[in-house]
Amino acid sequence: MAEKIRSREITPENLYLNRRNFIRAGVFAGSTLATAGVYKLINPPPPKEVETAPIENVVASTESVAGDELTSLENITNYNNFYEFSTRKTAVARAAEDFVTEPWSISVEGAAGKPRVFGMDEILKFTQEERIYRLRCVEGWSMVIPWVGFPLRTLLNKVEPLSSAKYVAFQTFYDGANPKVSGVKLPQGANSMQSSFGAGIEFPYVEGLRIDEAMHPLAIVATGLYGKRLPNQNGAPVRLVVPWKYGFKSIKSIVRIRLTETEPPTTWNIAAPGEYGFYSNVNPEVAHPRWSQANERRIGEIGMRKTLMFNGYADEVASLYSGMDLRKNF
Ligand SMILES: Nc1nc2c(c(=O)[nH]1)N[C@H]1C(S)=C(S)[C@@H](COP(=O)(O)O)O[C@H]1N2
Ligand SMILES: [Mo]
Repeated sequence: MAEKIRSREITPENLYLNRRNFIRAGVFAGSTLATAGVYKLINPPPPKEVETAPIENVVASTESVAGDELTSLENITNYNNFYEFSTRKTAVARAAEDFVTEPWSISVEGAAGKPRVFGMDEILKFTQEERIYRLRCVEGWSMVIPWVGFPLRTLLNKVEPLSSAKYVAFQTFYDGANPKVSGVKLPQGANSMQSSFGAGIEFPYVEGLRIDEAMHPLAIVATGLYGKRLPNQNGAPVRLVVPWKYGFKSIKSIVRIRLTETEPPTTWNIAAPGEYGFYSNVNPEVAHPRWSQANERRIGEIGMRKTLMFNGYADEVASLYSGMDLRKNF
């Protein structure tokens, strides 16, 4: 479970994320180059530690990820993509510190017989399961995360989707103003949210799935990780996790879910349509226009691993795409 050994935030980032390299750097510094710069390098401020409430009655995981060790809590909570707060992965934890996520509710609406708003208390009453999944970021790194959550379809079925519902659209919290510029006190307390301009993507962050993808049992709504409520930096208090797709599909801090008849817009596709498609299934054979997707760096490990088709979930999900050209529908 959680790592006992503490690594430290050092530059460059990949050293911080790799204890063995860290030790090597330390030995090197001690023996030959104990300069002030190297001293700083090996004695930086510690990473942020998180303490969130435990989640009661979690149904034990029946799944594991064969041959894969869990990524440490420290790495999962200090190496994040959450552009609303920072575009620097090791800075997100601190930038999101003041993000107040209580009270919180999700509106589930659109093409549904019984659209309505769900409070967090209700969301936490769904049977919570542990799900150990690989997370593969489109940037070429990966982790193994023990999520706590429940199938997305459990929530969707509550509102009774109409047969006209062909897609599901998701939206992250958004307050419409950057308080650093406007001085506006944000309703959700996201005082450190940066502007769209600073992030380089449009806010609110939006994502989408086809209805059959959304109803797939592997697609979950996560409320926690390592047995406790989600830390802010990981998308508190509720996020999506779709393990066979690149990490950016797993949208954080959701406030709205909408059943739609047409394919909804998605943030990274809006930003760079030639680079990020609607589907974004993990596929080692389809390169990103600027880099290969054949391999990945598992955070905390030395060296690279081969990226697996559908991130290793092909047996479960490949049939969703039978007959589809995965190069065209990237
Ligand atoms: N709202 C929102 N959701 C988001 C992102 C983001 O910037 N904003 N980043 C995505 C990306 S690129 C990845 S890889 C994962 C990272 O999740 P983690 O920080 O919990 O590992 O969150 C995804 N969800
Ligand atoms: Mo990502």
